[in-house]
Formats: sequence, structure tokens, C-alpha cells
Amino acid sequence: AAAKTIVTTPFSGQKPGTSGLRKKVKVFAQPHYLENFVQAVFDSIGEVTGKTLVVGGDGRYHNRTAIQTILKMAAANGFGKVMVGQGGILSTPAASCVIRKYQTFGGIILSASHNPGGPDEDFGIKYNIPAGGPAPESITEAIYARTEVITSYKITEAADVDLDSLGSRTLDGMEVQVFDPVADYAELMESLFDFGAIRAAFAGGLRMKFDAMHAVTGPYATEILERRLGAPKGTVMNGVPLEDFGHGHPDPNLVHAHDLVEALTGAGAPDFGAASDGDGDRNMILGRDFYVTPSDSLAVLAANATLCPGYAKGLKGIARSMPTSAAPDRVAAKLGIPSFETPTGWKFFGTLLDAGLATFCGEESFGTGSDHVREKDGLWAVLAWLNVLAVRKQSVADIVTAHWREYGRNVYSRHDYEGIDSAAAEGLMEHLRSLSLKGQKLGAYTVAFNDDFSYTDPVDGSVSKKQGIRVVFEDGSRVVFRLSGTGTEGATLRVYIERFEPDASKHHLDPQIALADLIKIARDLAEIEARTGRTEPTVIT
Ligand code: VG1
Ligand code: CO
Repeated sequence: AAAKTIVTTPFSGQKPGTSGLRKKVKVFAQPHYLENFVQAVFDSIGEVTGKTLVVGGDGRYHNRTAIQTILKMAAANGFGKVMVGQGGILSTPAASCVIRKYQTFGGIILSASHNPGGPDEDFGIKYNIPAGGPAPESITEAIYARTEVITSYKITEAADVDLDSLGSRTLDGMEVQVFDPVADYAELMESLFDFGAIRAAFAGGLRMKFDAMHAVTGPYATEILERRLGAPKGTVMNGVPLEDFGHGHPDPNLVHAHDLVEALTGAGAPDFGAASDGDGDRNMILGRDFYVTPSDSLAVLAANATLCPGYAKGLKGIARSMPTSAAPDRVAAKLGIPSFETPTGWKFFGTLLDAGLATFCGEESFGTGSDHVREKDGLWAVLAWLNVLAVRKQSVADIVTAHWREYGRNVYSRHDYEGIDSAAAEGLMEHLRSLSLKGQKLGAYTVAFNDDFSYTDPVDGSVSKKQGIRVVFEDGSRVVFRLSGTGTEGATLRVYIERFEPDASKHHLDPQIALADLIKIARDLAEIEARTGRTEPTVIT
């Protein structure tokens, strides 16, 4: 085998978004496209000679092809070793776990997360730093700048590497170690949660369904829930990872995880339901006939954290993304620990976790996690809930409604308008940015302030601007507007709506009803119908 230098020219638009570079498979499959990006990564992270890299993905279409390319490029660029998940499989949180445990020079994760997979669907790639988390903006910007001027890349000409049998082999002088993608992660989970109590709960009749949505968490959930915790066979649904996720949309929400929602509906339904996304970092939590919003899930887990052995000493702080509801802040206030508000995207939690300022983090987009890794972690959240259920021996609904009685309810909803015209979306955001609303009355609400969220990282001082339009009212209610940074077609407008309800007699109300006035205010302010032609959102969570 011999390393070759291949001449190339830049592709425009290789700019990582909220979580890496995501494009259609057809875009990634063009000659040199993936290669340019990977070389730009290798050129932007410092000396790679002799270093170890972790590589794996969510198993979607193009995963294996991309991994072979990355292995040959890593060898040609002088890496000493690449650790690859068996079959190319590695969930995002498991990748973070392995990078940290073996102290590698970071890793490359191949995923487009909750976006559909297949020849006509999406693919994605991102680099995670040695701390285990997504590269911060300083690095993603350097990678992007490099892609704009790249003239060549290095690749070894060799036969494809066997990714299916465990063990080490050599590729042009570089070691390729194919490892079990589940073992290290399962061991970490066992160190954080009371597996004995959860096992006893299952043995005592606790019933659950976990929907892996034919994505990466199938093997993880089967090993942990059914083998190690003794949940009955069949607890894990759709547990075999498929390249196209069984034609599904591996997004664990009420719309796309409809099989699970149906299974959790009605008198005979199981006690607990959960789902995860394409790459295993998201989670949705359900009780029987009960949906837990991700913001409430973070708040409830934080309030109950000391029931889990790994967090028995309490939390140092709680961090949430700006659009996430303030429910976790209320828990932090009561616990007397700091709370942090960051821009959207897990990369912004990294410095807080590294500095020991926060222990739990979460996003309204079905992301929950802790300082055990540097990614959000779907199964971690599921196990945390199981731990709480096993100890408190109450239903999900009872635990959440009791939480609302104690703290009040941050009634919350997100409305997504997917696939709208990009220029119209930009125009809508510009229009919102131009408004000065302070003191104005909108319906029954008076505007306290409106701005475009800007964040200064309290640890490293880096500044991130234009992270979402906030319109905050005097009673703390708010509407937030952002454009998605993970889509691959047109634009997606996200509208986040929140109102605090202290009155327990109103806690049972459907959020769409409880928030109706604010929803209308948001639509009118943003001129959604006039600018996008849409009268209703495509997804409501
Ligand atoms: C979305 C979510 C964001 C999340 C990101 C990556 O980003 O809103 O909270 O961190 O996806 O999640 P955006 O820019 O589309 O709103 V994943 O599971 O796709 O890695
Ligand atoms: Co994901």
C-alpha cells in the first residue's frame, strides 16, 4: 500500500452547522467531497502523526463507504491507530465515551442524527475533540476555512478493511482496531445507575417499551435493558439498525415515534416508554398516556438526581440551551446551584462540563445528558428515568405532576415549519431582528425586551452572536425564533413558546390551549403566513 497525494479543488458550503456537516448522500458521494472535508479536519486539529482516532457512525446508508475512505486517509496522514466500532456502528454518546476512556486524539462521527437515511436522504460527519465533545466553533470555523482553500488530500491505495470481525489489523502501517461498540458504554452506564434496583423493578412487573427506530441504539438497548437489566425480550422495538431506518424518520418525537406513542396509549399500556434517534443522543420519555417534554424531563431528573448512585453527591450546576424552558432553572434555584443558558447545540456545554460548573445539561430538542460524556445521551436519560421510577415506585405522570405542584409548570411547546423557502426564512428573521418591542402590549402581554441572543462563554470568553430572536414578556413568558442548522432542504423555522403557570388547577391543560394566545402573538409578529405561505406548523412538540 502507498500513500498518494490527490489534487482537488474546494467545494463551496462545507460549513458545519449545529452539529457537523450534513448534506444529501448524493452530495457526499461526489468524488473528493468527503475527502476534502476529512483532509480539512486533519489539517485543522494539530499534529496527527502517531495519534489514535475513533471512527464510527449510526449505520445509515453510506456509513461503511465513508469509513473506508476515512481509514485510508488517516493512514496516509500518519495516524498511528484508528479504533472503529464493529460494523462501523458507534452511537454518538458511545463515541464520546470511548474517546474519553482511551484518551484518543478525538474522533469522527458519521451521522445525520434524526434526519432520514438512504440513497436519496441525508448523511453527516463531525469531528469530536479529545475531551469527547463536538468541536467548538473555533475549530469548526478553521475546518470550514480550510475547505475553502484546499488543493490536495492524502489517501492510501489499499483494499477495504474488514470492519466486521473484532480485533486489530494493519493498513499501510497504521493499526485498525475493530472493537465492540457497546461494551465500554454499557459499563459506564452500570457505574452511574442502580442496576440492582432497576433489575428488581423489572422483576417486580415494571413494564416498558423502548423504540430504537431501527437506528443505532438497538444493540445498546438490547444489551443493557434486556440482557443486563432483565427486561423481557421484546421490550426493545425496532432494534435492528437498518441503513434506511426502515423507511422511517429516526426522530423520537410524538410525530415520528408513532408506534411507541400508540403502544403507550390506553389502560393496558406499559408503565414507561422511551425512544432514541438515529445516532442515539436524543430521547423521548413517555408514561402511560403521558408525554414528558424534554425541558420537564431535565428538570425532573435534576430534582431526583441524588437517587442515582453516580450523582448521589448532588449536582454542581444545570445548563440548558436558550430555547429550552426555564423549568430546570427553578430546580437549580431550589438546590442552590448555578444554572446556565447557552446557545442551541451540545458543543456549547463542553466548557461548562470540563470546568466542573455544570453536571446535567439539556435541550428542548429531546437532548439530555451529564458530565459522564460530552454529548447528549439518549439511553443515559432512559436509564436515569428507570432509576428514578425504580426508587420512587410511582408512575411517570405522578412524578411529573407532583414536580409541577412543587415548582409550578413551565408550559412549553415548539412549532416547526419545515422545508420553507430559504430567502423567505431569512427575510422573516431580518424582519424580527428589526423590531423594537420593549413596552409594547401584545394581547394581554407586555414586552419586557426583545433581542437576538448573544452568548459569552463564561469559561473561555468566546462570543457567539445571532443565536435566536427572543421576545420576552414582563411575566417571564416568551416566544423564541430560530432557523435550524441541521436541515438539508430549504429552511426550517423553529418557534418556541413558553409560559409559566403557578396554578396547579391549570396544570392539566393541553399546552396548545394554554399557550394559544402566545402562539397567535408569535405567528403575527413573525408574519409567518404572509412570508412563508404556511398556516400551520409541520411538527409540534
Ligand atoms: C437541532 C436541535 C438542537 C440539537 C441539534 C443536534 O438543531 O434544535 O437542539 O443540538 O439539532 O441534535 P437545529 O439547529 O436544527 O435546531 V442531533 O440529535 O441532530 O445531533
Ligand atoms: Co442525534
